[in-house]
Amino acid sequence: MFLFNPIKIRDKEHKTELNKLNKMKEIVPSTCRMCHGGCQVNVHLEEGRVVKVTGNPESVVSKGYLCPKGAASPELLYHPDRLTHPLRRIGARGENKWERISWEEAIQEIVEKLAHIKQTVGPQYFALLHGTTRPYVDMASRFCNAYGTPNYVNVAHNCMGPRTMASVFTIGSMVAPVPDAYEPGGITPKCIVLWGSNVTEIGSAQGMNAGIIKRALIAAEKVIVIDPRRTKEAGRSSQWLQIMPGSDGALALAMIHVIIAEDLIDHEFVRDYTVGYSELLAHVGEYSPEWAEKITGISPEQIRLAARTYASVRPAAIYWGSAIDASKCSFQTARAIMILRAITGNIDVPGGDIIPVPVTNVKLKSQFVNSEITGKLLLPIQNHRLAVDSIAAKKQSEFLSGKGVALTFKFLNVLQKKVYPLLTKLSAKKTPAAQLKTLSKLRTSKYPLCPVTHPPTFWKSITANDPYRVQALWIMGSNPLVTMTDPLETERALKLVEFVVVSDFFLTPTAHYADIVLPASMWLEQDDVVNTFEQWCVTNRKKVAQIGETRDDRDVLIEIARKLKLEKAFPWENYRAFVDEMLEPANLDFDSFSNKQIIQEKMRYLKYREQGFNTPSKKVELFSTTLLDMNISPVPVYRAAVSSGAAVRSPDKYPLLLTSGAKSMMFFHSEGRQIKSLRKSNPDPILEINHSAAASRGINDGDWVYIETPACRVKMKARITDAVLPEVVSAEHGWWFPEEEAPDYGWQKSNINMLFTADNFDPDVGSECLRSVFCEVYSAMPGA
Ligand SMILES: Nc1nc2c(c(=O)[nH]1)N[C@H]1C(S)=C(S)[C@@H](COP(=O)(O)OP(=O)(O)OC[C@H]3O[C@@H](n4cnc5c(=O)[nH]c(N)nc54)[C@H](O)[C@@H]3O)O[C@H]1N2
Ligand SMILES: Nc1nc2c(c(=O)[nH]1)N[C@H]1C(S)=C(S)[C@@H](COP(=O)(O)OP(=O)(O)OC[C@H]3O[C@@H](n4cnc5c(=O)[nH]c(N)nc54)[C@H](O)[C@@H]3O)O[C@H]1N2
Ligand code: SF4
Ligand SMILES: [Mo]
Repeated sequence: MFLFNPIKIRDKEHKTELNKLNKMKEIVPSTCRMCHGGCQVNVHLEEGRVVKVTGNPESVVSKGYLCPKGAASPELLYHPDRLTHPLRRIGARGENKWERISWEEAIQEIVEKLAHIKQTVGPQYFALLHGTTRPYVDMASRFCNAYGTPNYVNVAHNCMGPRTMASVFTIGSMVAPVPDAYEPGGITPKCIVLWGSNVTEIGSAQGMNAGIIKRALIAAEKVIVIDPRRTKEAGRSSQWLQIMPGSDGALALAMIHVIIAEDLIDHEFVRDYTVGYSELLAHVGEYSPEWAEKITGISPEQIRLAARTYASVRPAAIYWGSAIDASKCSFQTARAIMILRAITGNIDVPGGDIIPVPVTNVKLKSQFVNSEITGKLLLPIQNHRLAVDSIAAKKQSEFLSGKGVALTFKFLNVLQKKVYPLLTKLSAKKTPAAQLKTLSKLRTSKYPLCPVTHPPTFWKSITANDPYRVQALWIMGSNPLVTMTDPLETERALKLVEFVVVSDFFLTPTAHYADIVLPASMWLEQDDVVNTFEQWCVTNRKKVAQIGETRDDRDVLIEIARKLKLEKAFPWENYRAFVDEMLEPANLDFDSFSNKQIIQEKMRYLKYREQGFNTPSKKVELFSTTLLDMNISPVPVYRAAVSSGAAVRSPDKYPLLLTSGAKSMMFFHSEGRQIKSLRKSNPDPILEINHSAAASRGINDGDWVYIETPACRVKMKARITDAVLPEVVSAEHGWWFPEEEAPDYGWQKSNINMLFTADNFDPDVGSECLRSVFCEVYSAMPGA
């Protein structure tokens, strides 16, 4: 008799079920974009739904690394609060009354407005603003340039801009050097200085991956950390310099002083590949470690030790962070650090501070290596004069309001047709530094090295109507009410602009001031060829989902540009067509590129030996005559980071020095507060305060406290620690509360930028003192 075997049958059924399920399961290799790290990841799909994202262990870029933000990508994708269709404001501005409109209507309205502005008052009356670098930024700047507005506003003055400018004016490279951590030459740095960056605790910075940097740090013989907080890396470093916030410039100068005084320079490199050594030598004589001690709080012995270690343990690399960028002397500090790299012979050597070689067989979309793509050459040079932060614009508006209108137009016409094209042609041949010099002369901006329209000046131009008030503003991926200084001024400005468009994933506090809100797609909804900051490789990003009617910002830019008759600058029908063009030189279509996942360029070291540096002298410029011509100190100087605005230090009232914005692993600036898994790990805004400072103020760990400057006060939760000095406090930035009632979402109560008035800038590059304002802290607990 045949015996029925239920187990076997169940096995079979199970297997068929599994097979079915497996068929519905899919793993798609892609590149994460929850921050600008560009980690290669695997996207796991079940029945077409993204269920998880994991690190790709095969990736040479990220070697399997994945941070909590990357893992939370599906939560962002499917978040119930995401914007899924365009909205038009129907109530008063900021009243939170909206109607759903179609993309056609939204685009039609924007096109009509922009066409009208260009025709009636001129393209400069439209501005586009974005925050940090995002996938659309090249397309956005191209859009501005093609449309003709010089008012392209973003945060570069506070973030990367000063470091990039220092790289341009010292070694002639728009791509600032990075530590040789990916080992293309087989070695990593023997000494690493982690200077104002906490990359390993946040996931990625400067486009480099925390996991990769961590490996390099472990492999290094010496690690020096320069940070006012005892970060994890500071705790396990060879030497931790607990610097007073905002004083890095003094430390860098003193380190140059020691290296020169103790004859630790790389003689051959200095002799053959630099100019201005004798001027530098004469200049740094006064910047002794004893001088720096009073400013930095670091003892002369510690400064000497750090300088000796850095100069003698080679190859050495400096991983610098955004702490360098946001002070009263950001550019000069970054210049001094560039000079440290040069005089020790660490530039572009294996295991040192390298300049990666950009991928050559792909048309990279980067302003750093391909200005054609950003459309820089599309903006007529004279339009730079029309920027709201240009002194020339002010003069022009005064002149135009007088009698000179007809004459001016005649004159401009000649310039436009004859003189400027010639200038453009000539300037294209020059080094980046010389180009910037021409540009800054044309623009005659207050901050000659600010690479974009200076945001605080931009907001002021609106509220003061000086030199003029833009009529339309498109905010694409920024939450300036939370991420920029002086948010109340920003709010006043947002109320005054006639027409505001905001593209975002969510209705943020800023988006509430929009007339039209556009729903942006996130990385899981996009096809892309991704190139991170270093450009040495491109990786694939693959669309795996579509939520509602969200659209790729770049598709929207292209469609609007083409409707504005800018097809010459935007020949592509959509972004995918552009991506195909990027891949043309590699003879690949997008699908085969996606299978390949990565295209890498081979690293070449010591490139300067064949081609020199791309500076006017073809050498590293320790002394820069270009800077001198621009009325900027040709050798690096230190400028005290006095606290901002009215907050001139009054030791009794404001005895604590506040540094703000050390990034959190869980959030990307003001993003992620609505993502449960991330918020759970970092539920409240944190202020780090030393035990003794807390005790003398009656503050306990976990208490809500007020942080006050003469500008305002905000509330945060105290974390009592010995990681900061008693006279220093460190606050997170980017806080708002999406769970609270719209349209405010409590954006003012814990927003650290409320404490900064925007009136204290680095005169060279226009950055702000986000790392140094005097404040007081006191309990906000009931009964306190
Ligand atoms: N006090 C203080 N302030 C700081 C800093 C500090 O250290 N201290 N750090 C500064 C620095 S370094 C920077 S870079 C700036 C960052 O400033 P922002 O770039 O303004 O900051 P985010 O909060 O990242 O971005 C704002 C919005 O962009 C949306 N978004 C994200 N990706 C996309 C996209 O692809 N498309 C569209 N359309 N929208 C998108 C997000 O949902 C978010 O609402 O903040 C600065 N602010
Ligand atoms: N998770 C996460 N990752 C991010 C971001 C994010 O918001 N979240 N933002 C991205 C962006 S746009 C940027 S610019 C980078 C920024 O990332 P990083 O370049 O690493 O810079 P920060 O996090 O701003 O600050 C790093 C360290 O500087 C220290 N610091 C504060 N003040 C000073 C000072 O005056 N001098 C010195 N030497 N150190 C100081 C802080 O204590 C902190 O440990 O990160 C990027 N990656
Ligand atoms: S570090 Fe950035 S790119 Fe990498 S997984 Fe985290 S969020 Fe994604
Ligand atoms: Mo940044």
